[in-house]
Amino acid sequence: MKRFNLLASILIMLVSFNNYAADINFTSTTIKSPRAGMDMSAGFFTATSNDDFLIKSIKSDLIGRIEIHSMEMVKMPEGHQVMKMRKIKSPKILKGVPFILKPGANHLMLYQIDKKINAKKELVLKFNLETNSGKLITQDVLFNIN
Ligand SMILES: [Cu+2]
Repeated sequence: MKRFNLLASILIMLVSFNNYAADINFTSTTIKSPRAGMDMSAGFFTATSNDDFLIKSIKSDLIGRIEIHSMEMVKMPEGHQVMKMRKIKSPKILKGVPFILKPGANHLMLYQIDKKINAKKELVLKFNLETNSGKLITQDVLFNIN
């Protein structure tokens, strides 16, 4: 009986210590400052994680809307190439697979950027993520502006 109690209390401890720890690492976090007179720009980062995460949304007080875009070069019938961007509806960071947004490829698309950003060197973007089991996680990520 005593042994059972010990086992039960160990189990309870294990359960209570089993808080989900998101381990997502963001590197090369960069936002291009908008060109004069523009309120749109792009951003880039690389994310690696120990779990699968759906990116539900990315938000900032100084940016009206943030999307993740794919980019590909499409050959037109006349022969020249045109850049095509498309919103990725359910971007997913997969366990152990670097999620890479970089110039000339998939990227963050930033719309309705507040002019206050021009005076800043850094900006925090708030990532809202969801695990495969439906757990919601928020992570603040610091981006350089240049
Ligand atoms: Cu874009």
